[in-house]
Amino acid sequence: TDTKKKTNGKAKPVPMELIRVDQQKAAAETEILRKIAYQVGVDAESVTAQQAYQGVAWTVRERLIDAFNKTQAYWREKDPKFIYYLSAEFLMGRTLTNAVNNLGLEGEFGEAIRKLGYSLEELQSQEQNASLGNGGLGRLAACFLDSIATLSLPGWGYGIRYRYGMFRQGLENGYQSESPDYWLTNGNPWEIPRRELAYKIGFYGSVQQGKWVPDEQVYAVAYDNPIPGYGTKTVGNLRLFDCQPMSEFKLASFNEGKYSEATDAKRKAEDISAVLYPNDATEYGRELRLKQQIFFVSAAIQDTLARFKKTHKDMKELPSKACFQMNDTHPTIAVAELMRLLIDQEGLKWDAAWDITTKSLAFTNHTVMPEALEKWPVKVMAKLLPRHMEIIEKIDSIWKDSLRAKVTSEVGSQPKQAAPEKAAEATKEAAAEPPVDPVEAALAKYSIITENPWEKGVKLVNMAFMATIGSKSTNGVAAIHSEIIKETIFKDFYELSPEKFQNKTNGVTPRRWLAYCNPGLSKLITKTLGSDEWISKTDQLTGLKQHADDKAFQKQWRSIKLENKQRLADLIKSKTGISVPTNALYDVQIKRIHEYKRQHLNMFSVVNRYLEIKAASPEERKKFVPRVVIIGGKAASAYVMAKKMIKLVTSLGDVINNDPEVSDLLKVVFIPDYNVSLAETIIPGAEVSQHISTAGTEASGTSNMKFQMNGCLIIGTMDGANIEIAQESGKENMFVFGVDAKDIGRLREERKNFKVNDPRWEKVMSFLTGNTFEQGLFQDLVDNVNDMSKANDWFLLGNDFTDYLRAQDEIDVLYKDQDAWTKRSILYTASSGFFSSDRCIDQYAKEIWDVKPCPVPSS
Ligand code: T68
Repeated sequence: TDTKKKTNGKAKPVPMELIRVDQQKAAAETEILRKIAYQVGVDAESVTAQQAYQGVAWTVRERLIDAFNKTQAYWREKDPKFIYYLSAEFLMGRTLTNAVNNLGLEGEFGEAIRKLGYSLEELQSQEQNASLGNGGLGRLAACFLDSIATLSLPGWGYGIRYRYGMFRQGLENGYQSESPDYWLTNGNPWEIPRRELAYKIGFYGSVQQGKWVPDEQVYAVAYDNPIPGYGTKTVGNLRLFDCQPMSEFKLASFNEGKYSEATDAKRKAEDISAVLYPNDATEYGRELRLKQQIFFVSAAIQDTLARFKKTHKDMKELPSKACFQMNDTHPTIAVAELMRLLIDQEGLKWDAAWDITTKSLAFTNHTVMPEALEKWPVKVMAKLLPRHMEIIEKIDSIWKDSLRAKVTSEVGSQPKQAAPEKAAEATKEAAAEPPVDPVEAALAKYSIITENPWEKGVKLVNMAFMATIGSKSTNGVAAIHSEIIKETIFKDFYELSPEKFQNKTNGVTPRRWLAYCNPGLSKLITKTLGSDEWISKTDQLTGLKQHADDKAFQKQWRSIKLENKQRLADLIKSKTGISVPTNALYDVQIKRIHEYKRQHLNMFSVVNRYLEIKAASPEERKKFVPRVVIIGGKAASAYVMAKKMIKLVTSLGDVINNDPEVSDLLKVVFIPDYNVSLAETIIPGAEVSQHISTAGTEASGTSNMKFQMNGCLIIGTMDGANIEIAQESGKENMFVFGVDAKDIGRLREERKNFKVNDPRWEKVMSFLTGNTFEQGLFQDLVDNVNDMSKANDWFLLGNDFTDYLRAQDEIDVLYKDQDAWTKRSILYTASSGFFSSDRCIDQYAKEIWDVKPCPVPSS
């Protein structure tokens, strides 16, 4: 208390000798034993795997925090420009192995763990996955954090500390079941609670004298998650916010016997950071989701401004010190929130605030699916965030004013030739409705606030438009996707300011997705290239090319694959009870279940294969290449057709896996509860992987890159990053099939009258609607792609079916020549260097963020 008085409550420097606590000198082993004794509270003589994990994790945590503190202090001193990655999702998976390896502790800790009677892998399996994301978008954010730290870029992630992550998927009678993912049951050694760091977040209320007076307020409490870079002393940060009530407990209500009322506020607040929306495509428009968005975005910006203001007086310097990257539309309320904070709290004028905002924000788009581009009803926005709605209206009106002259001249130059019947209609309607100004009508396509096409009179805030208008750059996530957004959803904006649009082809971290998940291959690569530099300089992988024809090398490559297949077979056995032979070709499709990703097309080919095996004589059967088809992925809980697709996989598995005639020639496996750590075992064991979305629908895909790195061949459409993977690995080395993205519009029109001219298609359809399955079970699924009077095969399975089977046949042919197959596998890994997230982040840093490395010095 004495020191507190003297220093006015500010922290007083502590002598260095005290900081150098004994864990730095003591061997890891002693430290782990201390943790087991005093933190876990058990006798080290007989620890369970979970207790040993806790002891090790809490020890590694201290090493991590040492480096973290040094990094953050160094950055405070140097005051470099920061990147703040705003994302509603971070799919981190498990931390232990990654932390041990990135910190270079594997020797010291590996030994200590062995003395406890465990392996690092065993202890790692005790850790709960941090599944704070739905799929690709969330995992991308996690890979980006790894690369930001590895490149020593000053940068933090900002998001929500969901108490329940992505739901756990089970199977009940072959259907997906969902249960909550309470990932914090055993505590979380990887986070640092910052209870003193709490920001007020408001909701509802009204605007009085230009300022917002919210009706409801909560606290956003920070939790830091240190992110170790690889081969650097830099440890970055993921700051997640937990929502807490302003007051815990109403004693008065409690004393009156109103027990539930006493904790009402607490419950309501806690709801905000309770669950991740299990939703990867459809927008429910729930108020709670918008609450979550403003909650973490406001906290992140307040936090950044508070730090900025400690060393800077002039807000105009903000863009030279901070860049906020908005990961999809979920954080885009940042445009209005930064404006509000600058104007209402910092006292800036509109124009100055707008200048700062548009120079500090950048936006990434991850989809062209209209249903995933968020549009909030004006009514909801105005009720929950009245001041933001005002700001959005003003942004929209100023924006349209700036375009009015241009639009007026365009409209004026167009011949006015309303069709006679339309003109007549117009006069009839004129009595009821005010006349439409042609300039205003033409401006509508640029407007942030738009009319809901499905509900007359209902106005919506188009978040993607606001993001593009309010930021310095808009980027897509693969070359084709960045082109498509310029031609479709952002066409009019692209024409106005083409320089704002960029491409940043996604990447994945080679640490988690090759070096650590595939230690066998990783060792061989290091031995062959003479060093492990490839782990951060993936271009060096091209050095493997010269060994692709070397038979002895191929043999080693294959034997590693076989070990990885055995691990995958063991996993399948433990998760599903199904035994799969290791001499079969392992064929994998793991990703969210969605009609556009076409797991059902995969299943159609499985049915075809099954029918062909059944029709073959015992002699002919010997010619089939045995296959294990593995599917994993979750369906959004409200997505009925995706759930039916899971049922299709499990039902086919039941029939095929139990058919003695087919025996080991074909197995179909659905691995439930697909997540990051399962992917770490599945990907190294896969031999071919499927990326078969309808061309033009998958923005990028990132698992395709992970498979390529691990030397797994790809069957895919010319979609997303498949196109660039084909460029790097050679199109002839990929099993490419299907229609072209540029033809999709026309083909969808033609599909109505297009008959699939392939007898195998009919056979597959009849099999699925025949008496093998419960009457009518797959009728809707089949009708969707086959009955043009009911549906329109929107994802063009009918168009791609025949070509897909051709590509499948090519796979079998090549697999029979194991040397040729292995050669291709080596070439895939050798040409995967471009898809490192290090390359991707380096491009973001240079071309969008203008953030430079600020590495912590070695000593
Ligand atoms: C994915 N998007 C893209 N969205 O589908 C994928 N959406 O092609 C791309 O590789 C990846 O992003 C990274 O760029 C998603 O994963 C979602 O998960 C999502 C979640 C909520 C709402 C909308």
